[in-house]
Amino acid sequence: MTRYNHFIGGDWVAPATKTWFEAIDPSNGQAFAELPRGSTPDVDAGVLAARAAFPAWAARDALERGRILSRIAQRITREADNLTHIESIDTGKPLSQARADVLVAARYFEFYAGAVDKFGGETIPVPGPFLNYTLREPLGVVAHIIPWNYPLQIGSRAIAAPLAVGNTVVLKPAEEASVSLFTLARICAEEGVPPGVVNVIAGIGEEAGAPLAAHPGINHVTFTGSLEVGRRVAQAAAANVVPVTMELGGKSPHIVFSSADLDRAVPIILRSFIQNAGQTCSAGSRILVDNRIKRELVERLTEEVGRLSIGPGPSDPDLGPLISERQKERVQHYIQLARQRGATIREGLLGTESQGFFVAATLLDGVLPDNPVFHEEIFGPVASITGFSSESEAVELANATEYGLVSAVWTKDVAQAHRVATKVQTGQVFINSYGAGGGVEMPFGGYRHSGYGREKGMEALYHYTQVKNVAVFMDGQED
Ligand code: TXE
Repeated sequence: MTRYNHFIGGDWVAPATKTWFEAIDPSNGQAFAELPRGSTPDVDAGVLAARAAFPAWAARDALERGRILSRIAQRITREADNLTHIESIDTGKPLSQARADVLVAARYFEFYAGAVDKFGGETIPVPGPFLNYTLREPLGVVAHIIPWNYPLQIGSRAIAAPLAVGNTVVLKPAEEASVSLFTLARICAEEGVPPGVVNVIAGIGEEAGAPLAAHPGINHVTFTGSLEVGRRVAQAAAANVVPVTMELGGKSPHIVFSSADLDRAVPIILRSFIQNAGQTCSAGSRILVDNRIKRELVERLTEEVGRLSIGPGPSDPDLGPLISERQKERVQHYIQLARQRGATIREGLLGTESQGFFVAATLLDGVLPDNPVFHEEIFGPVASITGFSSESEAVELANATEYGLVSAVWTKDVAQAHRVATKVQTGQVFINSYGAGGGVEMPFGGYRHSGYGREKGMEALYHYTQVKNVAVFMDGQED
């Protein structure tokens, strides 16, 4: 069994507590690696290393930083088989989905490598004899606390975007899935990232995440995880007046109007709530459908759900296990709750998968807005179905939760598509689709309790820099 250490200042460093905890394979509940149990002294060392590395990294040419990121992208692609295997075992996700994650991870490095030497300030006209312009400066040490659902993807954007514009990074992966981040740290170092520019400190949330969020030596924190912990992270950062980007999940609706092309919609809707066993912040977990076509949509989805294969990630099924026993119990609790409140349950097959943390794909039909499953993030392969009878009712239902991350509008009526897109309160809206490529180029983040700030795309570079205005008084006389 491989034993990992933290990656601090370019070295593999044993945890100060000299204790490690087990990485669990969710398809069988067995330990397969040991992870360092980080605590305050490790976090202090990580932040110190990142602070020391910051001035030299920030001073490098953007072009040079971009070239290093570009080499990392190529290396991730070359090591794709290895990374795919690690990610599939550690998270339980089907092999082909793990491979897609690896390619998206490489794409983040590629995108920011190409973006950074085109990113800069602006000249702003002002009255009088002034030249007025802005500079975009890095923040310093950027902390990231990331979840277990897409470790490599989220870890890659957590490194690529801040590094591109001259910051250094301290990353705390989730205790449930950390292993691929150690490989990523090694790749970064081997492709030319100087010691201290990227630091990875593993551990339990309370023990390693909390001291990182509260550390006076960080200049920004990006948190992706639950609403409850997000609130605590924001409070800790506020004490040091440190800006925060929050990505806190969702309850994203598909709004399916009667003119929708169901041949296109059905497989895409299905994938949106079973991908990664539904453990996706942007999962399309609420299906709102015109009552006139509800029956047809439910029948077609039920048929698809019944055809799904389920099994350990490396066997590349449609559906892998959930990440942990705790998440499995949580999802089962919500299905039970929906049943008690009168929803009709349509389950897919579970097969003989009894060892790991498996839950069959499940449709909850006839869910009313007063049902908790309509509002709360379930984080499993589960979608609720609610009928509507007018466009205004559809919009009202779409906006009736505290979340606002993603939505999809399914219609052949162009005016309706744009009208509804302006009315739904979500950070991304897809028309007759759900996702567009890997999503690397598009700003991503939420309204309301889905968080604030934006990751991905050029937008992230604005978040990882601060703007300085320079006004030059041009007092010289013309000859
Ligand atoms: O998240 P946590 P959990 C949602 C989803 C899921 C629920 C619970 O609904 O069912 O949250 O998941 C670190 N200070 N999402 O409990 O605890 C922790 O170590 C600082 C949606 O796993 O929020 C991990 O690295 N950090 C989400 C990270 O926070 C702390 C993805 C996320 O863990 C901490 C994951 C503390 N006090 C869950 N406590 C999404 N937006 O995609 C924990 N952590």
